[in-house]
Amino acid sequence: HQTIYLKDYTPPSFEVLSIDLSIQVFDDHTLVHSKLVMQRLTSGDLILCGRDLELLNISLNGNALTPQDYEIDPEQLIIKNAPDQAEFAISVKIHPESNTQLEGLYQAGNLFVTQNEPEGFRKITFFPDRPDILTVFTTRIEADKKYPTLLANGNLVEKGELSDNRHFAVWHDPTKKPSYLFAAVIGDLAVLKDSFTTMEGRHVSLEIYALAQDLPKCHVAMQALKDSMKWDEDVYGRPYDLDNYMIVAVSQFNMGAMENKGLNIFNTVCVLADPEVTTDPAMFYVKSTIAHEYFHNWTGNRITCRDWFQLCLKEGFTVFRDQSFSTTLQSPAVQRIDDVSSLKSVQFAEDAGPLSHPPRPDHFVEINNFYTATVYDKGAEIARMMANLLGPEKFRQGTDEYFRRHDGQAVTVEDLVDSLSDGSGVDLRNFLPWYSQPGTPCVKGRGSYDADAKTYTLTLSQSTAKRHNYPEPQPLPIPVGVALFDKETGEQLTLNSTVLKQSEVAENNIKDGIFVLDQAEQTVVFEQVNAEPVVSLLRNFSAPVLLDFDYSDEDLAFLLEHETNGFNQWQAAQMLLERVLLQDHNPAVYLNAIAKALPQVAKDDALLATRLLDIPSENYLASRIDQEYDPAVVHQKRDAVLNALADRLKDYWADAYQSLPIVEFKDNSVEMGKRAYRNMVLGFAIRAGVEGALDWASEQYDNAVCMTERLGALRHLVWNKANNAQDKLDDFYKRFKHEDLALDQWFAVQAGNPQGSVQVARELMEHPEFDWGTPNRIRSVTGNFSGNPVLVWTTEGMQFYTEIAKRLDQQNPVLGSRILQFLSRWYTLKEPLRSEAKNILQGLKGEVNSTSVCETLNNVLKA
Ligand code: DPP
Ligand code: ZN
Repeated sequence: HQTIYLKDYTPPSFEVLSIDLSIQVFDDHTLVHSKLVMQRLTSGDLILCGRDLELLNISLNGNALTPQDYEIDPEQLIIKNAPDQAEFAISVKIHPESNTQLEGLYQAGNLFVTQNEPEGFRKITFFPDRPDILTVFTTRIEADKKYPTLLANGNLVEKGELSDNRHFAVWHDPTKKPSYLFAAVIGDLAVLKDSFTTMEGRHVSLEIYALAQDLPKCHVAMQALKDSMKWDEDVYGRPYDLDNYMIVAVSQFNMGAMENKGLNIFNTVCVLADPEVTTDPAMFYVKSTIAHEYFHNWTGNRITCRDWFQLCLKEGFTVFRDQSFSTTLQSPAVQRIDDVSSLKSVQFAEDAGPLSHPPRPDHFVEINNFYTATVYDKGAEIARMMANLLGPEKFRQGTDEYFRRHDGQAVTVEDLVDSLSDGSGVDLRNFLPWYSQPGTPCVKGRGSYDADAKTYTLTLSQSTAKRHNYPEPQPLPIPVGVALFDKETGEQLTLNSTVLKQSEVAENNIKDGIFVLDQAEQTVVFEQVNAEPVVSLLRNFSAPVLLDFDYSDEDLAFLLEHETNGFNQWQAAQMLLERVLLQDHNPAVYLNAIAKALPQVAKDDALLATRLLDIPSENYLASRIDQEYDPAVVHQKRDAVLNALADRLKDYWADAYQSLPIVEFKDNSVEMGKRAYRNMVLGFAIRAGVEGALDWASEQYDNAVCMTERLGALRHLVWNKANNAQDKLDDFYKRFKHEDLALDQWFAVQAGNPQGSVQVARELMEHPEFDWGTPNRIRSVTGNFSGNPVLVWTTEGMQFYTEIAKRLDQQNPVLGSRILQFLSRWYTLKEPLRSEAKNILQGLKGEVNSTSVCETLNNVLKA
């Protein structure tokens, strides 16, 4: 397998002026005919990518080509000395009916759909399948009338009947787009329709296609779509540009969703929502994914990536945009907590292991392996840091400039940063190294108060571990949110009244409480500080870094109590808990602080209260342990903290639970907060041994009016081995047997059970409803099982994952590679587990062939 390097990028030698595509679907094959009009740009060979295609015929400028006229290998067709104007007619045969990889055109049940990002289009026909080739697509789709739905991007220009009970539709997309944004759908779907009028007065028809029985579950997505369209107009001044916007729901899909121009294709889990079968967090995820894909229309589609190394250009920026949109749906503090919590548990962990890579990688074997938390979530943090430094007005000037300069182009990360800099008048180019340097920087610091001089001196330094194959890490610009609080009164001090003395710190380096640490070490002196302060750092998680400050536990408890927003309170609680769990600090300070803060927070904002009760996950804790990791010890420590917390507030849980009766379902953040809090409180009540708490769970299960309540109760019953746990599981199964997404939850609850076992997980995969063709179902077992490292890091657990990776290696390598990533931190284990892990992983070598799985396995073994 070949490594591809960013430095080797060369512009294409031909452009494609237009493509006419004809897709004829038959039961046992599909024919694809294309007419490509190409025009030379520079010297060089004409290269058409193609994989798994049966070439039927090819002609160039009207002359049939014979095998002597071109070179062909399993990946491409090359024509040397092609004329400057080259018009190709190409016919190929493909097999969507047996395509299990879910890339290109594939059949999923009664539906044919495409997934072309990043390199699926080459599995549909020969084409220069690279994102910097944009062209105009006209698509004719033909199929049996048992498939009444025939969709492609753009506008429907013609449809009609054919002989043999067949019919066709022709679609024309006026916008130039790269091939990865091409989409087609053939099937029998119902449609929910609505409309939106843009700020420019364009009337847009909105259509969500799904199986008829799922149509009632599409209203939440439709509303989210309209809200997103409005939000992008209000916040970024970006209206939609076509006359229709279609979304299609498919149950067999590798990704969450795909932003194909005007024709999004969505995993059902990201579009269907109904309180009876969908939990609140899952419903929230639907809304934010709808927003994410919609926002791609400007950041991704109209301005796309020059090459796949630039993936974070569209993904990082778009995640930042969907996160910003989501703060309109719930409290900004909770939104930030959830984003940071996922960043720390997934991205920090990734960056701490052998799969660490920069947000813009400089080499890869298989680009499918780079749809990662680093590209998406760290990419979003970089966009956020720049946006925060500029403030809303200047950031808007910057993004306006980006859209003005690059609409219709395929560009790079540098183009974005240049536009933001030039548009705002603030040079942000010093942020570029964030895109190319891997690893999580660690900010260390200490502070001291001089009572006589009334100064507070803050010294911060940064360091990043060097990574194999990358240059010595350089200091990055790290915006550090700073506030000082009076230790006596708890009041926040005004930083404006303080003066910066240190000459090496440019005066504009501290603005609105943000200090940009851009050297290896810097010192700031705050003056006129009349009493000893407590400093709060990295407020709102102003940069994606680890913080190691010489706080006392009492300082952190103080911040948990006095910080002015929920995110910063949460952050203080997390820091305190990490000390308890990783450094064996006494939990008393944490317990006192949380016991004091919780009841009030719960009254004001129940959702925030659930987050304050977060205990860092075992996987996150493991990511902070680089050697001699003993999963059982981490589990026991975490369990002990949970038990202590449960005991400490035993009476409170009982009261709190009873004061939160089940009420009619409402989809708003206040009610969502109450439901989440009720589930959490119930869990602590059970853990504390509150009398009757398990009965409350049974009653909640029986009386639930929505899935959040029912599933929450079921989880407690199953995970606590309640006597009736199996009855309730059986009941759940009967109720939701025909609801795939609810059934996924039935698998998930059992696979994620901390009291479970590899055997349980294996049995779930033998269940008649388990389906190797549906990634959601596979993930419901593999993903949830991975939440229990004590079970994963056993001989059987590791073999479980390597066997699945091996099975998926051919069938669905993208997914197989993901599953192998669960084992990436094997080398941190204490012996003898470490050696055993190594043996098991090495045993997989030679057993797998796909580029995706092989690249991941090789990298994992390099650790
Ligand atoms: N569909 C994936 C996403 O939107 C890849 N573009 O993130
Ligand atoms: Zn995306």
